[in-house]
Amino acid sequence: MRFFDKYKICAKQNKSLLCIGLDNADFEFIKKIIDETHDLVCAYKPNSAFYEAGGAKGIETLKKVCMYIQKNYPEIPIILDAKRGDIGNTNEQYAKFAFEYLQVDAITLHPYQGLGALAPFEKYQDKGLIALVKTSNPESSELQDMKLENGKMVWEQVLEEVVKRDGGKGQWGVVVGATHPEEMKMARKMIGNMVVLVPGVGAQGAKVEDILNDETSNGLDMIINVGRSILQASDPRQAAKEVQLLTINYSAQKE
Ligand code: BMP
Repeated sequence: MRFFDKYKICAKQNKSLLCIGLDNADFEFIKKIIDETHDLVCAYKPNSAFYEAGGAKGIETLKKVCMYIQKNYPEIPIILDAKRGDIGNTNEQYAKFAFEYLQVDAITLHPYQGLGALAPFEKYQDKGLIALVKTSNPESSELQDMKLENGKMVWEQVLEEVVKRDGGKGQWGVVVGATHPEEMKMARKMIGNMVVLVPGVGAQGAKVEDILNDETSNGLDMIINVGRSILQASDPRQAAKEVQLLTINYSAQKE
């Protein structure tokens, strides 16, 4: 099944736009988080860095986390947050790791080397490709907000290119940080129903209410990632439930 279809089914079923960031390479801890929250999420997003940091053992844990979700909660899509992007020949290997070894449903990608260079990822037609457009970190303006000769900012141009590249196929999505609610509104106008992966809620200071309003959401078009503020909560299920409840009206709205 195609990633964005799987996400929509899961979001409707669990009435949630919450994606939990599985950014911790302690398998037993992550297993517990998954078991406690599987009915509250629309996706899980392990960030590869937290696993790579542990060397071979970390990669093994990442594989174990993916297998655990795939075996016990196969309806929940997994987004590998690895922000890959290189020349085409190298991207083939990155794609193999994500889609053949880990068998995840989607991956985050850097568009800096050109969207054409990302074609090896597109060959896996059921997999979702999520391009960085306007990132949540405070430094994002350094390059992303630079004005081009045509008057657009770099991130707007990147967004347009991603929409063009997708051509209505529904394989591509974009990252826009929750810390940029104005840009979120602008982006929403430019992308129709394309799905936005939204990091920045919780530890980075943004609130779900900042971005989930009629101007920014059409319903099943956002994947709101929350990592630390759920993983480090004294009651992670309760923390997840609070975010899920805020997203419930939006996730129930649309096909
Ligand atoms: P947290 O909720 O703990 O801040 O986690 C955010 C997650 O989303 C991290 O894995 C981070 O690398 C990722 N991320 C982000 O914070 N901002 C972006 O613009 C893009 C990301 O993928």
